Amino acid sequence: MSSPDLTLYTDTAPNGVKITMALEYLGLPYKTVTVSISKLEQKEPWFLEINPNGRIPALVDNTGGKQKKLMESGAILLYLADKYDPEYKLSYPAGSDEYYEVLEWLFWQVGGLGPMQGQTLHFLHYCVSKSPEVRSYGVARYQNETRRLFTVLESRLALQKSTKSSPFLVGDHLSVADLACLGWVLADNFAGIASEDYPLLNEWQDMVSGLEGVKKGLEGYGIKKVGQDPELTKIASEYNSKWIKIQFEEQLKLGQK
Ligand SMILES: N[C@@H](CCC(=O)N[C@@H](CS)C(=O)NCC(=O)O)C(=O)O
Repeated sequence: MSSPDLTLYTDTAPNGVKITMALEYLGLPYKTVTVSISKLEQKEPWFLEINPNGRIPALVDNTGGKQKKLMESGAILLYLADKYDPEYKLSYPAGSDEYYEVLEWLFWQVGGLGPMQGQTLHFLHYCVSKSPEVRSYGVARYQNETRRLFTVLESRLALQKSTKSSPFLVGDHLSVADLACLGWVLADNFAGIASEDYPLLNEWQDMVSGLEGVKKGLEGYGIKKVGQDPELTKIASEYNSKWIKIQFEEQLKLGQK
């Protein structure tokens, strides 16, 4: 088999680190191209050629001279597992119970936890509206839903512990399901959620973050520290608010066309 020729298009963000963690854990060589979200590079034509959805991450695999472009973090994780994880370091054999459980938690994360927590961050830190009612309604709606989803994760870890003596979301070892959730769970404090309210999840985030490969994949992803420090939270809020406001206004214009 020819050696992997992978290029990851990403920025420092919860959906991007999923892929660096997976690549590092699998020990795969890869190149990184930074797509600066704050400069709105994810909306530039060259990047839309790679990911028509205009969001990070995206992966291009040129292995063996045949090109495959991928968007959506969940699809990228499954692709890496299918193509580059013959020893099931981050996955389980197709058709096994655990294989389908990984799919369940992966879809749960990309369809639920990510979008809901993303909206929590939006209303908490980046709300463009000047109306306090708009902001507090948004925070209440999305933060409560994110807390509910954290409770679902906490219960899953309790079940795994009692039935399988496993500290992982699926089966007896780390999987792409854990990696999909980790970047978001590390942003708990930044979303105004206390880690201590979810003791198993709290232990899980420390344990998974410390695993070799995962640790390397998380380098530069400082969201935990940011969420724990009010001054850093303020800086991150102000920084992101700028590009989010520009994007919001551009979307309004497009909507009016
Ligand atoms: N469902 C997508 C979501 C990707 C996503 O929202 N990425 C964020 C960074 S975490 C992004 O690119 N934001 C820039 C924007 O909203 O324009 C996935 O899982 O890949």
